[in-house]
Order: sequence, then structure tokens, then C-alpha cells
Amino acid sequence: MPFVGITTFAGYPLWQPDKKTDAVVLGIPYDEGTTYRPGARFGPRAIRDASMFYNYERREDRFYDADRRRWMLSGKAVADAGDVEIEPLSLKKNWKSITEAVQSILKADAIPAVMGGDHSVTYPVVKALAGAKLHYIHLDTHADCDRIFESKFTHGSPVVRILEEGLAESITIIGVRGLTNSGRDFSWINEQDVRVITARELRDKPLKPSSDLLGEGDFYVSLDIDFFDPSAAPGTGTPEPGGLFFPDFSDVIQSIASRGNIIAFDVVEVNPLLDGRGAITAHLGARCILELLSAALDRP
Ligand SMILES: [Mn+2]
Repeated sequence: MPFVGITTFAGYPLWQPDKKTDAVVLGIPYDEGTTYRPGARFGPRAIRDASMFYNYERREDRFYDADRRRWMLSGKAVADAGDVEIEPLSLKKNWKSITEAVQSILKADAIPAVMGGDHSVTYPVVKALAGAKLHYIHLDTHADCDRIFESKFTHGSPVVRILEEGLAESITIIGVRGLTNSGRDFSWINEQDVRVITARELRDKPLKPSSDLLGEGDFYVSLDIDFFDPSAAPGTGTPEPGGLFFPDFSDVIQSIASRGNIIAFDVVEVNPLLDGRGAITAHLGARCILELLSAALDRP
């Protein structure tokens, strides 16, 4: 039962690096990059707790997705590696720990499934994939292209770091909206080789597998939970009206999976201190991780 036993992601076993594993869930309880309301450091614990709900149907090592009338993750070996060790105000040390933790999963030939933490953690995670030719997909209400702070490592600037260091073949930002994106950032973005699809554009015209909006090959997907409408995801630091919903997200992920392999992903900015009763944001985060795991592992 979901309420019995020691909590791991969806009740999957703890990761044993010497055992063949298809994907490894890793928590990064870090939120010192936050520019508004902190608390995402408690995200991994809250997502794990919520994810135990799915332990019901995991008994057969697979899930039935009733909406799409299909089995998910049949026979796939998923494991939980616990959390990266974090120290307060030790930015360099934390970044190194994060990159190394992700590298250890890649070395074991497994897909890293990262739970944040705030969005600053995406940069050290993607850094672990340096050299991989990957297309970076950023699902977020914000373009995360801040260039105003002295620190280059807030949760508002991972896209700039990835761009600057050439960590991706292409960058696509999906779901932006609202009044907390800087117009100056957008003039700058337009000069870069970055594609932007706003929340409204996605609602009006869903991505199609044949779409030329996305590259082909290997993908990294970064999901900021504020991509979703605040009615569906209140537990996050920077909510913004006019967001998207789970079916929109699922369709985007399926489109990506039809274009190539998702080789790593993160789900960030779940803040249980703001989530309130029902923990719906943590549940949504858990469900998104399962959707991404399926998109990554159920490809033929
Ligand atoms: Mn973000």
C-alpha cells in the first residue's frame, strides 16, 4: 500500500550501481538560487512521498495508462539513488557534487531522472552531459535567461549558462508567459539561436511529431513545475496565470519522444512549503517524472 513502508520514488528499489538499471531517480535538495520564495529544497522529499501513491500499480513492474490505453515502463528497471549531499553556501562544492552524482548514473549506462531543487540545479546536471550532442528543451513560464545578477547561478539563468558553454546543439523554450519575463531578455533571446514557443502558441497549435520546431536526436528535458497553471501547481515559488495542464505536457513529451531519445531530464521548482493541503503540486511532479521515464524508456 502507498502509505506503508520506507519511502522511495514510486516504491522503486534503492539504486545499486553494479545492478543493470535503466533509469535512476536522483534528488537535489537545493534552493539557494531562488530569487523569490524559497522551499524547493524540500521538493525531492515531497515528490517521493507523493510518488508512493503510484506504488499501488507498480507491483507488476509496470503501470497502465488508462488515458492512452497503454502499458508504461513494462519490465523497466528504475531505482532511487537518494539525494545529492548539499552544504549551505558552498556553491562550487555543491555544483561539483551534483555533476559527479549525475556522471555516476551515466557511467552505469542509466538515464538520470532528476528531482529539484530550484532551477539553478539544471546547469550542473547538464554539465555532466558535456560532449553529448543534445537538444535542450526548457519547459517553463520563464525563459530563464537572466543576465542582471552578479551571480551567474541563480534559478533564473540556467539557459544562459547552457548557451554560453555550448552544452546543447539547440535550445527550445516552451510555455513562456506572464509579466515576470524581462522584455530585454527577449530581445537578447531573439538574437541567439534559441527557439521560443509561448504558452498561448502551444495552446493554439499543439506540437506535432512532424513539426520542424524541434531537432532530432538526443534530448534533455527540463521541466519547471511553473510551466503548469497555478490552479494545477500552486506549490511553486513563482506562479503565473495562464499556464498549461498535464495533457499539454504529456503531448509535448510524446512529440519529443517521437523525435529522439530523452537521455536525461529534471523536474524542478516543486515547493512543498507553498503546496498546501492535498500536496497536488508534489503529486503532479511525481506523475511528470513517470511520464518522462516512460517517454525515455518505452521507445521501441
Ligand atoms: Mn525556471
